[in-house]
Amino acid sequence: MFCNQCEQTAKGTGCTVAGVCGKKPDVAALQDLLLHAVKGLSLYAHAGRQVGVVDPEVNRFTCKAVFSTLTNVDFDPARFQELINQCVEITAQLKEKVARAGGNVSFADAAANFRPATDLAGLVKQGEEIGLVIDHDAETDIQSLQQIFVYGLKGIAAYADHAAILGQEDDKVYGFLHEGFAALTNKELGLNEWIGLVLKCGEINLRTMELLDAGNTGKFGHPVPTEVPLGHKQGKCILISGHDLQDLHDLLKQTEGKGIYVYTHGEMLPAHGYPELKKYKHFYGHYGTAWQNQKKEFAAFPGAILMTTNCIQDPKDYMDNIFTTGLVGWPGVQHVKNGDFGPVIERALALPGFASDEDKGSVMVGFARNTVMSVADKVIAGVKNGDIKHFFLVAGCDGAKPGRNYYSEFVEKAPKDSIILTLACGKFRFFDKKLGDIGGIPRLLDIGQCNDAYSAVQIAVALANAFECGVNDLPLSLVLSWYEQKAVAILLTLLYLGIKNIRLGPSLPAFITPNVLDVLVKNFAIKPITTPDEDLAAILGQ
Ligand code: FSO
Ligand code: SF4
Repeated sequence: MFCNQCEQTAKGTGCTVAGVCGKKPDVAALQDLLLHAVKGLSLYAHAGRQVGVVDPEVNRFTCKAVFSTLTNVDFDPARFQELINQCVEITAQLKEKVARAGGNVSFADAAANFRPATDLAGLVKQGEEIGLVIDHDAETDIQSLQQIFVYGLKGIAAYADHAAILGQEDDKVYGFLHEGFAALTNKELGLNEWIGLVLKCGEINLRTMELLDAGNTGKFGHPVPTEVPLGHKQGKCILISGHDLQDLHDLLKQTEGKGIYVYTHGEMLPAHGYPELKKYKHFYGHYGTAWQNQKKEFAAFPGAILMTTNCIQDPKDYMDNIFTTGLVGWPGVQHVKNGDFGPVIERALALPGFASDEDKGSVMVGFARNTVMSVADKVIAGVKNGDIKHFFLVAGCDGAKPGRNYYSEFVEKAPKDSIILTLACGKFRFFDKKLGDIGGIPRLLDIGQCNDAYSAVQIAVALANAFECGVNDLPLSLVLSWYEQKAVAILLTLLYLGIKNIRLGPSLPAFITPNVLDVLVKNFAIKPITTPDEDLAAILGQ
């Protein structure tokens, strides 16, 4: 196997024996094969669009298949076998439709003519032969750009799937996914064309995140500042993790009146701020921290656990208590259909629950764009009178590496006249720190999940408009941590928006060659994090 798509990749270069994430070589091969099949499907879907053939099933399937290959989503070989076979079936149907409409259906690329092996072992062998879904004959810098591109497409597919679940779709997004995967078969594209496609990925991701924002706020309302208890109540309990608010909503409805408290874990924390979710009395509090601590935290949870999206880890110590839904999978873990949470509830009722109440303090959530913009006058006045000197967006993913202490230290050391905006699971390094306020504005503002990066962009744009300057001229610095491919897509969006001087850590992606890094540094002044002291001094000009 060879996989280098996430930040924790082995030796900083690539996982070759098994994934540091727990991915086995057979699943790695099946994921490669699925993307190969998606490339084939995309060739026909892209050709179909030229002659007016747009197929909703193909669109939705593409997102689901690609999202399944993201880090920490699906570890179950059987599910990939199903997806690969489904992909080939859908491709054959689409090919016929496109041919009937007079579109091009003669492609020389192997992906367009892919025939899957009939058994799992055969599929694994095919996947091993194919490897990464890039052009292995291209020069290394082009391969590097293709990898950035594919990982960006994976992020888009994930956000598009989330948005579609909430009823928000735009064919521009699906069209780009198909155009993008089809482009990987084009050997004529040079460095500049690939750089263009990579930036286009950022543009399309922005639109995708806008759709997701509309989906979440349209269905569940705009988040409002909300205090979330970190302790628990005596009684039966369910812990829900991942990012899917629709699943949480369905779970809350189905557990109502059953004497079960629902707790959030990881990226679900910001859900407490949504009016249509917080109205449920049994939606009590937050339990635990970020995804990489789940083995310890889940093992100690006295109720049932539901994983709605990434990041899942090996659940061997609590196999009977954990359930997956949607695209998440782990061999041997009971998988329930979205919205069909009966088995989860049954398990929660059979487990002891918390024996007594415990107060562990609280945190505040709900500072998404609407809330922040509603106090824009105060914020602007604070900046003008010098009470607020700087804004830091300390955002992104968490992970197991010790280097991630940088982010907690950075927040602790940030001067008292600065405001920290945060989003995604990286916040668990500092989410419970009491940083005080500046003239009634909390110094630590939780914008939401990584899925809410659109909100952060909107806040930055609104501030720039208020001060009649560009985002790069604001007293705002972005200090980001990345882990998986949604973060790659967000980073590409920030580059597409022309945002400069981003500090990125804890380490730079393994799939970026020195030449490509050079382009990023020259055009966007992107820099690796150093130490909190050094970076703070450089940012604040001390
Ligand atoms: Fe974290 Fe995992 Fe939200 Fe990622 S839970 S690491 S970028 O999947 O999605 O921030
Ligand atoms: Fe390795 Fe990350 Fe790939 Fe898992 S997702 S195999 S840890 S590079």
